[in-house]
Amino acid sequence: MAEELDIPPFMHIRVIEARGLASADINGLSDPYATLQLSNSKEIVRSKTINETLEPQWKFDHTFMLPDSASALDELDLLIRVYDEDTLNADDFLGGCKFIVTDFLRHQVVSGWFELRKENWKKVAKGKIHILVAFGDEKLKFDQRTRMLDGYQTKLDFMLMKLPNKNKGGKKKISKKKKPTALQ
Ligand SMILES: [Ca+2]
Ligand SMILES: [Ca+2]
Repeated sequence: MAEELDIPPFMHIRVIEARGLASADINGLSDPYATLQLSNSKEIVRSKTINETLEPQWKFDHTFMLPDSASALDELDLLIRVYDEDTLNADDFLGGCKFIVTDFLRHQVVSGWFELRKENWKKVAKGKIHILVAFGDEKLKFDQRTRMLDGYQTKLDFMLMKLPNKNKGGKKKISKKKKPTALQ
């Protein structure tokens, strides 16, 4: 049940990189940047643009404050979108991912590659994005935690590659016993 869950105040996202992105410029490349948004907010944060590549390395970190009510958290999605920056025209959307935040929370730390999807989130777009998500009580611990967690990445990758495709309908209940304990 959702009441069993300890809700940490902060969710840290690192958008590490992407590969295999669509080319959206006449030179056969793109100028990719990534944006992050929580579904309960209009605020959008964005990475820097990496020019002329289909394999951007952003290493972009952002911390979100989470709602402190379990019901608000149940409804919360994280939206990641990747665009090609253009100067003369509107930027081209290359693909995005939509994640249910409570799925992340169940695992405490998430690291993996995820397929980008088209605007309705259903059809697969070109490319994958590599992200890391961790939770914490303080804003400043992300880098420490990231280093500490690098060794767990392979195991987590396997577990988490399935995340974007599940939860199409119906809400998941959070169960405390599903939390991994090794990362505490
Ligand atoms: Ca373009
Ligand atoms: Ca461009």
